[in-house]
Formats: sequence, C-alpha cells, structure tokens
Amino acid sequence: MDYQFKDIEQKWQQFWAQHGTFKAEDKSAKPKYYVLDMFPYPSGAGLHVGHPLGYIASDIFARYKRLKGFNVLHPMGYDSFGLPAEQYAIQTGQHPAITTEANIATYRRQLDQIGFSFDWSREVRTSSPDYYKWTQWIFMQLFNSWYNKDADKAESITKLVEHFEQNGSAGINAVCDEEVLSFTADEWKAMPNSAQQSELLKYRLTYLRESTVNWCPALGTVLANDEVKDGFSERGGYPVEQKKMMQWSMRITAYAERLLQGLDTIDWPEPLKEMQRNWIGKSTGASVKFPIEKTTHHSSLTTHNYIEVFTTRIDTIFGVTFLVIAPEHELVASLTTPEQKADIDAYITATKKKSELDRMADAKTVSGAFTGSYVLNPLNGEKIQIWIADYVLAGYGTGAVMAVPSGDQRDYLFAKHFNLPIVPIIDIQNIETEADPTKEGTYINSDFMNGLDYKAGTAAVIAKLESIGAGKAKVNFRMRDAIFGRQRYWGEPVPVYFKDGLPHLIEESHLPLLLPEVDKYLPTESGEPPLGRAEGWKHPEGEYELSTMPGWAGSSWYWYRYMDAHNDKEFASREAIEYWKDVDLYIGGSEHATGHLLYSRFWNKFLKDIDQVVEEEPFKKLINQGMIQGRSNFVYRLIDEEGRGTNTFVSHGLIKEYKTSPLHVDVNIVENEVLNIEKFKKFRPEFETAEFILESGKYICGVEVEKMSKSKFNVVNPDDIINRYGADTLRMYEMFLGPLEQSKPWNTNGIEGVFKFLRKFWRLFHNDAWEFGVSNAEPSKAELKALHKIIRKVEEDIERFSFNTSVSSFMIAVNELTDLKCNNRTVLQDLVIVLSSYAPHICEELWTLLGNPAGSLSYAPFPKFNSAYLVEDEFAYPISINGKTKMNLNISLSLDIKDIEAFVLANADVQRYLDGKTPKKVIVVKGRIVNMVV
Ligand code: ANZ
Repeated sequence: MDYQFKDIEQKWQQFWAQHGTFKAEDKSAKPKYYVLDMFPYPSGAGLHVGHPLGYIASDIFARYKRLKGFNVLHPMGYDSFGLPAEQYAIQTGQHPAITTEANIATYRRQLDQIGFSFDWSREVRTSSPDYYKWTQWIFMQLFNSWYNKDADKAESITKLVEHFEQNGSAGINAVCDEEVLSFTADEWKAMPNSAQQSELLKYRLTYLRESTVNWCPALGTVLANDEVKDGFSERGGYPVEQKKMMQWSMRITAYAERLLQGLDTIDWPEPLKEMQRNWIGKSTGASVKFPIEKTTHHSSLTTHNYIEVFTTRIDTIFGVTFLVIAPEHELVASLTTPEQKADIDAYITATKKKSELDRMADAKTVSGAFTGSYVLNPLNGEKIQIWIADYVLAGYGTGAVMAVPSGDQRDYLFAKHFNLPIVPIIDIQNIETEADPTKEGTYINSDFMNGLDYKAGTAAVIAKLESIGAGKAKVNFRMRDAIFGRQRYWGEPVPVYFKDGLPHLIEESHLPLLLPEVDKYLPTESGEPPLGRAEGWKHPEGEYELSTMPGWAGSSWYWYRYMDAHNDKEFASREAIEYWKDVDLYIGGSEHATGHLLYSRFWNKFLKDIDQVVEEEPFKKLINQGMIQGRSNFVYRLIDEEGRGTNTFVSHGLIKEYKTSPLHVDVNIVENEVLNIEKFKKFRPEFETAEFILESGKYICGVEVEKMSKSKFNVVNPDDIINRYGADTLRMYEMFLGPLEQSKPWNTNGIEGVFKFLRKFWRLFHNDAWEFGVSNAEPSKAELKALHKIIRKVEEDIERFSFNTSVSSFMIAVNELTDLKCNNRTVLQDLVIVLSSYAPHICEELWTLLGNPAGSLSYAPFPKFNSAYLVEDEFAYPISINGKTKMNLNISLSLDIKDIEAFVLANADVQRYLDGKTPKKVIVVKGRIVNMVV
C-alpha cells in the first residue's frame, strides 16, 4: 500500500493510548531519565506551529532514551490558573473553570495529533483541587519556617519559638524584617500571644508586608508591571498609581546567595544564567551612617539620628557633596523644613505617577527637591544637603545614596543642574598606577588613604568607619522579596484566615481550601477582591484571606507532582522522590528566566531544607527553544489624492509607483506570495468589490517576519499541516527548520521535501506494486555502511541536542539505500528504530509489518554502532621506488606488513617498474605508503 499517513497515525495514536505504551515505571531496574516540557497555559486560541517546537525536541529525546534502555518519565499537564480565563469570565460571565476545561480539551486533541509520547496517566492541572491542595500545603510550610543564617537553611518556626523561650532574641541570626524587637526570654513569655504572633510574622518565609503596587482605581485591581504602559493600564487605558497595600510576600531574598551559587552547578545556557545573576544582583560594598545635623524642627526624629546609605564606592566618601534619598524614604516628612514643604510635596505627587521602571529608564532628565536639612560626613564633618530624587529607588539598598559628582555621572548631572558643589577626587578604581599624593588632584582630607590602591583604600575606609561605629562592609542584593498574591478570582485561595488582625493558617486536615463560587468575577463595591463576594465563605474563627496566589505558585513545584500524581497523602511519596530525584532535561522558553525558573529554584531549595526533596537544584539541564516567528503577508491599499484609503490594491512589485499603505492579509489565502484573489474577496465584506493592480497577471504580496499572532493574520495551525502531510512530516519538518535554540521564521517551502522523504523511506519496504516485502539475505557491505553511518550520526546528534542535522542525514541514508536497491530486513529494521524517535507513526507501522509485536518498537534496543562497517577495507597505496611514486595499488587493509610486501612484489606492474632488480629494502607504512629502495 502507498504511504497512508492518516490511517497509520490514527491507528498508532489510538494504540499508544489504549496500551499506556509510555507509562513510566514507578520502580525499575533501569536507570531513570526525566524529560520535562514547560507545561502550557491552555489559552483559547489553541496551539500554533510555534508551540510544539520544544515539545517535539523533548519527545525525540524521550523516545531516544527509552530505546537506550532508560525508564523515562515524560509527562504533560496544564498551568491552568491565570488571567486570560478570568478576563473572559468577566466579559461573558462564563465560569473560568468551564473555559479552562474547554481549552484543555482543544490542547489535548492537538497534542495527541502530533504523536507525543507523554505519560498521560500523570497529567496535572494546577487549577484542580487535588493539585492546589499541595500548593496550599507548601505555602503552609513556608509560613511555618524561618531562615537561619547560621545554619544557612530554613528551619521550623517552632525551633525559633523555643529559642525565644530559652534565650530571648539574643543569638538569632535570621533573614527577617528590618524592625525586629530585642527581648529576653522572660519578656517573650510575658508578651501577649498577639504580640508574639506579629513578631513571628517578621521571620516567616511567607509573610505580610506593605508593598508598593500598581493600583488601577478604575479597574479596582492591582496590575502587573507589564500590564502598565506609561502610567496607564494596558487594558482600557485607565490611570495607574503607585499604592501601598498589605500583600503576601515570599522571602526569596533569604536564598539569594544559594540561588547565585547554584547556577555554577547546573547545565543551563550561559545567557540565561547571566540573566538570573543580574536579577539577583549581588553588590559588594559598604553601608555608612551619615549623622543628621540637629536643628529645631527635627522634633520627631527620635529613633533615627542618621541616614544610612549603601555604596559600592566607599573609597569616594571624601567626594560626597550631597545626599539623595528616595521620595518614599521614611524620614522625608521629618527632614522637610517648613520652607521646603511645598516643593517636596509637589515632587512626591509627581513621583507617584511613575513606575519603578520609568524611574530607572528616565536617567537623562534631572529632577529633585531639597529637604532643607543636612547631614554630616562622618569622616570629615563636612555639612551636606539632603535632597530627594526619584532616581533613588526606595526598595534598593537603604533607599539613600551618598552623591559623588566627581565619581558618578548621574550625581554629576544632578550637581550641575542644581548648582551643588563638586569636590575633585582621584578615581582609584580606574587609576593605572599607584596613586601619587604629590600629584595634583590628590585626595582631600584622606591622609590615611593616600598612596593606596582601590582594594586597600576601600578596606582602609571601611576599617576607619567601623572604628568610629559609622559604617561596615555590606553585601547587597538587587533581588527583592516576591509579592505573592493578586486581587483576582482565578487562582489558589491562600489557606489563611484573619483573627484580631493577625493571619492564622487553617487546619492542614481542611486542605484543600476550595475556591468558592462568586456571582461576578469583579472586585466588590468596597474594592475588595472578587473572593469578597463569596457568600457564606467564612472560617469559624475569622475571615479568610481574599487575595489568591499569583500565577507562579502552581508552577513552582509541579515537576514533583508528576513523580506521584495521584498521591492523596503527600505531594509525592518519599520513594518516588528518591527514585526520580530531579529533572534531567527541561525544555522551554527563555522568557521564564527570572520568573518561573527562579521561583522554582527557590521553592526547590526550601523543600530541600525541610527535607521533603533530595536535590538542591530541580533542573539539571535546560534548553531554551527559539521562537518560531510568523511570516506575515501584506497587501497594499492605494491611497487617493486626498490621502484616503481606496478599495484598490497594488501588487508588491509596483508599490514604488503609487502611494499605498500596507495591510496584513491572512497567510492562509496566500500561496508562494501569490494572493488568492477569490478568497481575498471573501476575507472581509468590504473587499468583495476590491480592485487590483496586478503584475504579470498576479497579485504578489509583501512578506515580513514578525511574531506569530492572531492580530497579524500569520498564525499557522499545526492541524492544517497534519491534515495535509501528517504528524511525522510536521515533527521532522519543525526540527529541519534549524537549530533548536535559534529563532526562525516559519516557512513551508521545504515541507514537501520532508514528506517525499518519508514516502521514499516507506518505498524501501515495498515493491513497485506497493506490496510489502523485504529480503532475508545477508546485507551487503555497502548497505551496512549506509546504516551504520546514520546510526552514529543520529546518536551523536541527539546526544548533543542537534536535532536539525539528523534530518538531512536521514535523507542521505534513504537515498543511498534506494540506490543500492536495499530491501534487506536487518538493515531496514535497524533503520526503523533509528528513525522512530523522529517519525514514530510510520516506524511503528513498518516495525509491525516486519513481524515484530505491535508497540514494542518504543522499547526496542537502539542499534549498536559498529565502526568496522565504516572502515574502508581497501586502501590505494602509493607505490614508490627510491622515494618517487610510480603507481597506486589497492591492497586490503586487513593484510599485515609481511603480506603487503609479498602482495606488492608479486604485482606484474611493480615488477615492470623494478625492471628485474630486487629491492634492497621494502618499507611498508600500513595504510599510508610502500617505498622500495633499489
Ligand atoms: C557612591 C558612589 C560613587 C556610587 C560612585 C557609585 C559610583 P549597584 O552596583 O547597583 O549595587 N545606589 C545605592 N542605593 C541606591 C538606590 N536605592 N537607588 C539608586 N541608586 C542607588 O550600585 C550601587 C550604587 O548605586 C551605590 O554606590 C550608590 O551610588 C547607588 F562613583 O555610592 B554609589
């Protein structure tokens, strides 16, 4: 039979599903291998051809590993809580669970069609209660833990309480809030429970904190940074302001150093590691206290009589000419003198409108306001003005900087703009030779630093500051604690209720805390999150938390659930975790660099600390697949003299002669850049009467590579490709497009070639009448050589994740075998196994036709490469006499030196060259040359 891909693919997809072919074994004598894809958010639009790229690569790898004798875990699931379903619910009233369910069904159908070898018995959905029960459970463990810096790990909060009871707060070295109390054991025990609880909240790894959020009053909700554009909501264009709100936070900063160090132990792309390093942003520097000059109006400055700054250039302290604090700094109000109040207030109001991103990006425009107060330089007593400016971020360092106009460009511009003093100093960080105090521009008031280089100078200043109690060395991280909540409906409820203003965990036995039903997915009239609408949803002791968990909660541990997906006692059994340990290969997009991939590492480290998992890092090897870009097509609308668009369209080759404006046109009505005019007329009602200015009788469209997106009409649906060519062709073609990591435009120019290749492969097993038939004869050397070349190539390629390079090698192999008229069973059977991870359906079919039990192909042993078949068995030896090459002679490589000598001397042509003489000496270099000395 001819290659009937539709029947074949359907048949095998059904077979695999019915027989659970890809079910991973829970226990096995085989070594384990865990291949994971980033699970998708099931959006309403379904999959386009860009989505499966990474999935195809990981599937090839998973199938290959099974052939190599591994017990492979290759699961799939859905990250199914999130905003789009909720937004749709707001518009239509449809429950997000229903839309989510429908979207998942579409995804599943599309994934199944591609022939992935997922173990669907382990499917997870983050929005299903039996899953989010464990997300809530992990939240509870975080709430019940604190970070002990001495042990450098998370520990149980009861251990902290025991310490407080025995020793008070002395001797605790924790990652915690800044304002923790100091108390003795007796004082602790005498504290009312509520005071104890609010103190403990300052230590817990998940805690409530007042944080600045993007608040959109018109939408009644908090927006993520990427939902805000220039101070307005992306959706609706409503004004957004910075607002302080109590929010759940995760103390990820406790793990900053470990997150940084861990990067050196994992096999991830270097650019991605670099992104995480920058995000974590470790800075080594110093913190310095600048005493505030006492004046009458500072009556409210009781606890602080200094401003603390963080600097990475403490060596420049003698060049400080003013201090700048963030407009949100807690001391702004008390530092502002009555004369400066109007200026300061106006400045603060203006700042509120800017997001943190805008503030950092806005480096060129200098702005600020003087508070009217002064600090003193702790080393030379110099009196220094205190300013506020929005380039200083409240959340970084101490929210205050010492400004050195002669060292820092931003400070320089600021000083120039406001006419502040500039004191010259030598930049010892960039100085090439040792600083020379006799030279001009030498340090001012810095005798103890003179002559020192950067390192020694820095150490000297820090020592000096330490000796007078005005400063110390400090390591600072740019990374902030992560906000853990949103004022939305479609997410995990936080398993917490409030009593007397304090949060309490619900009973573990009451998990999962189910998401309640609400009448509308909008905030309440009083501005509370949608959960505030749930009727009768109340804990016996108090009110439930109304915000839900953020999108990253469910995805920060899901790879563990796949190890033991149906466990209702634990998130996964110890046994399963000890067996599967970690993910060996993780494939997904680089857009998750500082989100999912950082949060997952954080939760993993925490779970390791509390002895729930065994590995410090979750994903040993990671590959980022590139994006498949869309190839957009354009038509060009003719513009008339008044500048109005007409209904006439100019072919691309002629647009220079006219005034036109481009318009996206659906790529599905364009073939090889030629517009299908009939279909175009039906594309939109107003095009029915469209007219065209053609070139050579055709309308040629313009082309551009852009992101694949519905709005650009350049989305190619895998279903269409599969319908036309089959899944095996799609799989091979997506790999053929280029290196996995690279972004590349989708174009179908080569797809016919791949399809023809598979047909040619099928043909090897069939005669001219398309009857199946193979021979049992001994394979020829040439056949074995072609086979073993491809065995070696595919093995090498897959092991180094170079999937595209194998595809052309398969084509060469099939061409070679076709030329050899090979229909040899052993050769073809091995070829079937080698190709099967790329094109599994056709290979399963041929495998059964060859007489093997159905479905056993997935676990057949990958053919062993034998280098002997590749060795050329003869060599054309150059035969020389007295160093001069006379001729070449084909000699078997299996002969040893003595035999070669005899073979050469027995040759009639050689004898002719020798002209009756007997050589004095015959030198044979095996595989290289034969030289005779006469
Ligand atoms: C004096 C100085 C002199 C500085 C000089 C730099 C150059 P990184 O490496 O990013 O940690 N800074 C400190 N806190 C800040 C805040 N909240 N907002 C904005 N800027 C802040 O940078 C640390 C440096 O950034 C610090 O060192 C401080 O300026 C500034 F020639 O102090 B420096």
